[in-house]
Amino acid sequence: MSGNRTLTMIKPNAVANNHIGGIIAMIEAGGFKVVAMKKMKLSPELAGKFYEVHKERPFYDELCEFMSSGPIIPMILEKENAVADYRELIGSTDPAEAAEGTIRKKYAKSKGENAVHGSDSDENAALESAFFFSETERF
Ligand code: DAT
Ligand code: MG
Repeated sequence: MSGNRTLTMIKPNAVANNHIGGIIAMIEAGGFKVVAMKKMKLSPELAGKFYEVHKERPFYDELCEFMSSGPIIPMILEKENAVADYRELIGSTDPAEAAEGTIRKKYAKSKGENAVHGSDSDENAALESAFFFSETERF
């Protein structure tokens, strides 16, 4: 059974370019509720920990450098079928392949600087939510 929560981050490029409001507007228009949110800056070590599954990939160092280059906005989002529906709302990893109307189509600059994160499974959504938010923050 699919869960009702997912974890997103507005990535440094989108925060730096004043797209926080535009992205949250698309999230809310898509039927998601923001149940937890904060602004923070990851250290390269924490970015590396978050993306540990990608550590053997050629883009890992670049990814950790980018994700720690400026503030991010992690959020927990709630909606029925949240993980799959949010992946659909954000679009493909590569903005050149992202569908019209998706967040990445509108705000991503490249495959690396692609504006937002979205969890890829219910299990990872729970792990990633606990990575950013304490129990009292994710009620
Ligand atoms: P997604 O964020 O769509 O789940 P992913 O999990 O495959 O994509 O990769 C995690 C992040 O790593 C992705 O959002 C941006 C970066 N990335 C992925 N593929 C890349 C590539 N070929 N070149 C540069 N960065 C890449
Ligand atoms: Mg992923």
